[in-house]
Amino acid sequence: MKIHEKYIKRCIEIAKNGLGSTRPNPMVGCVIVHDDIIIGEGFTSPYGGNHAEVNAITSVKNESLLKHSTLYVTLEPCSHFGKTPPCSDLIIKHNIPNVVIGCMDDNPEVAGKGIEKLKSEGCQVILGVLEAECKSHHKRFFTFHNKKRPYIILKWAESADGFIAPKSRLQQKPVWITNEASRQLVHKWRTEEHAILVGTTTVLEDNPSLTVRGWTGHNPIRIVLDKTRKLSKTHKIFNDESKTMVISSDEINFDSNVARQVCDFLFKNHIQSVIIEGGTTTLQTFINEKLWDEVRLFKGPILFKEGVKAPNFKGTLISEKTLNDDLLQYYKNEL
Ligand code: AOF
Ligand code: ZN
Repeated sequence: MKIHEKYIKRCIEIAKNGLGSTRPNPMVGCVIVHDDIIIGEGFTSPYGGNHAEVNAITSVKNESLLKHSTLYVTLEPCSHFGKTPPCSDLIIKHNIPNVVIGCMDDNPEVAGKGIEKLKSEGCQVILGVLEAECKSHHKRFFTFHNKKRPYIILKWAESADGFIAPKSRLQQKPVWITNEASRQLVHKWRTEEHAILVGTTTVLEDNPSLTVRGWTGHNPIRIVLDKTRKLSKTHKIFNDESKTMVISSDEINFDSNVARQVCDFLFKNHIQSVIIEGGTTTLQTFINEKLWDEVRLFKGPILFKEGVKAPNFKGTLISEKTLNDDLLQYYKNEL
């Protein structure tokens, strides 16, 4: 068993190369092993491209070894014709006798059919090696298919005394709570998620562009809640650097269950993950409706004494670290 875990771990490691580019596909990792030696590796190509298994199989130099090898993969090989042909067929075609899988694919198109196909062709299948790690690795994909909503990350920065903005927000130049290193990390995070969402007030008061700067990667789709219909095309969020979607009263009813309705809207638009960057009202709405998965909270050293209060939430602290003078805390919603 330990040997299987070692190679599934390697699958997860290489799968992370697909972070931010495979969406809405899951970022799968695959390793092919012959005689305890890795002879091929692959991860999911950017959306629409090859699946991990295809890349791993084609990376093997000596094809004749495949019929004596074991294929390791984080997610059940697919059985359907999507943008690409079924991976299970390819595994069968190459007579790979052993397949070790981290977790099942909950996409209704697959959902066990890939495993059945492999078994029916005489392939030895082991399912569930490092299952929890693989499910967690594919958290965006599983949340989308099982909870019918995107994976939700709430992010904000607060002063040491618990405010996200000083009282005199409008008169002052922007006041940075966090330092350069923390701000760069946020740009990296933006590349990792399918969409970024903010509320109306944030656009009206901060006029953010919500694009990725200081890091290489895709811009997320920008989503803005336009409750008051005060947004104009001159706001930076509408520049042509990335796609923007507006959720106004044409799409949802702002009187109640706003977060739930936003989730439904995002699900219908196939958005697999979203990072919500403010403001307090929007963040608090998602917290109150218990529609969030992770909080990433920066605490800067500055004191505001009064101002816009940071959101109030309960979560389980998973880890924390310091970035120069800032404290970064990761919380999970255990509900
Ligand atoms: C795999 N290996 O690397 C990935 C899989 O439209 P397609 O053809 O790209 O298929 C997308 C679906 O395939 C996706 O929803 C998920 O069920 C599965 N993703 N499967 O065997 C991979 N990325
Ligand atoms: Zn596939």
